[in-house]
Amino acid sequence: MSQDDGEHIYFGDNGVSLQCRPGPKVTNANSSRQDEDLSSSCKDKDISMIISKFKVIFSIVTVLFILILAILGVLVSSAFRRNIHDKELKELYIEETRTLERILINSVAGATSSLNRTGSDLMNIVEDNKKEIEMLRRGLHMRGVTDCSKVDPSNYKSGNQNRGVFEITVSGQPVDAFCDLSTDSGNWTVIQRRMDGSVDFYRTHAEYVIGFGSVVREYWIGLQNLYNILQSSENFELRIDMEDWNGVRKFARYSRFDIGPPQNNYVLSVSGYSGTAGDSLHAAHNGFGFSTKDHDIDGIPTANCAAIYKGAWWYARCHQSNLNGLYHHGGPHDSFADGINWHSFRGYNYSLSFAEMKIKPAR
Ligand SMILES: [Ca+2]
Repeated sequence: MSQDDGEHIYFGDNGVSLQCRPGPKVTNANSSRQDEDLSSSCKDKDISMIISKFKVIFSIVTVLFILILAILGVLVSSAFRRNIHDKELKELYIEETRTLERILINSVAGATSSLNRTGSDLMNIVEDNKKEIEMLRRGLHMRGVTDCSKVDPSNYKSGNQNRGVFEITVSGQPVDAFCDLSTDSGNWTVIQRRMDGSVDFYRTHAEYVIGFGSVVREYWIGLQNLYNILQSSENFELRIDMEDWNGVRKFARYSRFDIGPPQNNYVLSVSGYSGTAGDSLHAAHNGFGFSTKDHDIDGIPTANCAAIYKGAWWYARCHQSNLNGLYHHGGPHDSFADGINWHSFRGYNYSLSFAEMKIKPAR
């Protein structure tokens, strides 16, 4: 839109104005021509100014456009470079992570191997030291302990050189022991014998610890003496000879026999059965402590096996053998399992006429 008020020409609403001041008014023909020329000249001048203004505006717009393009270019370029940079960083990160992972795995594997090796070495040292200590302990103990495998057969005190009483030394004290030097290669130290019912075996814990009876007839060597003798060698064997009232003899032999220390209730450790009487000891009683009527560790809270079956044994929720039970003369008995029973030989209602437990160092 444009408007001419005689002095100003307005272009649109943007306030841009151009001015062409006319000269004095003349009324003749020349002056009319002059007016026309002047008017024409003024108009040309205005148009020239307008064009000039347009050029300026166009230049400014062009510059602004170029600047915007340049800024956009920089931004796009930057974003593109950043994208490349990010991808490179990502690949680098992945590669470094893998490298670190390999290093970590190798380090952990190396450390674990070292630890295992160190632990194994330490365990070997501990085991070696334990063996050395055990040998020293047994060596010290040996000076005070002998058993029937070390006696001179000619030095018997009673009986004869095959079966008789010999003096051995237990913990520095002389002890009369009965030695069986003929059965099954000999060397046996007898630790218990039943043969005629002359000795009461239904006794207290204290009596079973110190021992009782007559070494040439019925007797119990004592848990403490037994434990001390067993300390003198790494392994002992156990043999039990039995006989019924018809003269039938059978035996049970165990290639490993040991009992725990007093504070562990002389717990039974027995294995390696062979023989003719069957195993009525290892399978049922291994791992149990020694119970008496006044020392109930039989594994049953509600019953006292020693009191029920009138004996003292490594009762294990009661028994399959009861060699310290009542001596029922004649064999068969109506009472249940309270006699000198070896279940795999004559069951729970037959009391044997003879039983003898004996030990010797294992070969
Ligand atoms: Ca009990």
